Amino acid sequence: MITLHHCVSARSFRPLWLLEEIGAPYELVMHAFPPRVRDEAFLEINPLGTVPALFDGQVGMTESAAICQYLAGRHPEAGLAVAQDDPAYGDYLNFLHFGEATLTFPQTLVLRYGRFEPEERRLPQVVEDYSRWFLSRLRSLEPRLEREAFLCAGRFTAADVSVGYALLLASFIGLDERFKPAVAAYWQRLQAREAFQRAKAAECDAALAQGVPPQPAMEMG
Ligand SMILES: N[C@@H](CCC(=O)N[C@@H](CS)C(=O)NCC(=O)O)C(=O)O
Repeated sequence: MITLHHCVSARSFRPLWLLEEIGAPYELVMHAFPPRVRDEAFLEINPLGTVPALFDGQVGMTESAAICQYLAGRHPEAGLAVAQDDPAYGDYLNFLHFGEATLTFPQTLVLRYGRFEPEERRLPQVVEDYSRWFLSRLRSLEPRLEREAFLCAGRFTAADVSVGYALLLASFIGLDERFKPAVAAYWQRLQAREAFQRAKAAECDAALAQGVPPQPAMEMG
């Protein structure tokens, strides 16, 4: 059985959502955020102190986009991967990694210097600059989403989960109000998926059952 270590609405939401899309059984272990500080025993499991940490037999992984690629590739029957000989393979890998490397990175600076640091260390200029950076990077999605419902291969794939998480994070920091229409409509389509809604319910139920606050850290100040 797969074990996923998760904090509510953190990047570990990517593998959680993907597991729900696949329909694979998993055990969800919840941690208060940041686990590095709130749960020292977690450092024995993942010395980085970050989530996700996913274990599948002897396999241990800590990168959310790589985990999506791994799970989608290991469950071809779910139709969430794109094969190497498919013309859309390059687009698939590009968007899968774009979701984390290009879209999520600037948002972590917005969160850190806008919400997580103590008041005296907050940096409004960083918040504004990296908010704009994030929004300008969404431009590469717009022309495609004006023509297509999903990012590549003419169907929903793990790449949509990766980018979709970046849009979820943007909604927590209020950047969704600045989405262009095609991205806003795409974000609505992703949230309407039953597996997305099951993943949201699963993290809330598991948090309550395991005594972890069910609110996302970015909403707790
Ligand atoms: N590139 C990694 C980043 C993992 C990461 O930084 N996770 C955050 C949660 S969104 C975390 O655990 N932060 C806690 C900390 O840095 O102590 C991924 O995509 O999984």
